[in-house]
Amino acid sequence: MKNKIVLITGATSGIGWATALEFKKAGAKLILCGRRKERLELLDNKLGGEQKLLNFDVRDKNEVFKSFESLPENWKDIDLLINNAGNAHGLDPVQSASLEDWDSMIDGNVKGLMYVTKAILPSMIKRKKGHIINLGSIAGKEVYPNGSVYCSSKAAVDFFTRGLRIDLNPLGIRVGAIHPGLVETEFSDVRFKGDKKRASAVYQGMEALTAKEVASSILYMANVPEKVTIADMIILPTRQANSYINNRKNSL
Ligand code: NDP
Ligand code: 8X3
Repeated sequence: MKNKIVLITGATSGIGWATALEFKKAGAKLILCGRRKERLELLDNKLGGEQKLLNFDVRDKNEVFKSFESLPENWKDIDLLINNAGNAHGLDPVQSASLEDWDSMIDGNVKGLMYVTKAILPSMIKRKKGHIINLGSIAGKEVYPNGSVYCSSKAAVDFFTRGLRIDLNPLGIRVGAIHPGLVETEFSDVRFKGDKKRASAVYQGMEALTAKEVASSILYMANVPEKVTIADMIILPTRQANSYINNRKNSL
């Protein structure tokens, strides 16, 4: 990873934040993205050295393209894009779920990831070189009750990843996805709109993955020789069998 330019979306928290720490340790030059500017600055200070910070909402097509155009020329040749930004909003049956929640998930997790990909691709295409790793989820492999739209958004990430790998195959650009199970981050705080009690119950007795464990798996995917592509990686806590079968400690 030494001196490779790595762009991470959703670097202000959780998996993205931990991925920034892992890749910095590995010698990468980082472009860090997120909406919360103060968090980006905090991370930048923690990392030390030089990073580029891009403060935009992935749902805003114009902002996405303008942000990449604003990078200095010597930061534009991105070697690795980590499409991590995303969240769940709500956990409700279709009949009572909020349309605003649906829009946030489809616009951010699906269309946002597509916009970012489209914005960085020209430089990879020109160089016939590059690597894209998308954050899917076990939720995109199997649907669970009340998660229809979040699960759909992650299934879309899975299929977009596969399509992208086909389209970019003649150009030698690597494309893969990682699909974690439960990872204890701010994810459930966001899903339950700040209800901390409900958020922490999600991980109770699960020995959930840490963001660092996911980050080191992403680093592993990135570090394999260029002739190798890890196309799809599912990583679960051992207590989780799939997106809805969980063996919680102390549960009978
Ligand atoms: P966090 O809530 O901790 O982090 C989400 C990150 O995404 C934040 O940095 C947030 O930044 C960014 N983000 C969200 N929406 C937008 C947006 N519209 N524009 C720009 N940035 C955005 O959750 P995780 O770290 O857990 O989630 C990271 C990814 O991993 C997501 O794609 C999630 O779906 C996926 N995932 C998570 C799992 C889990 O159990 N936690 C399991 C499987 C997959 P900011 O708010 O500053 O913009
Ligand atoms: C996040 C995992 O099971 O909370 O993608 O939806 S889950």
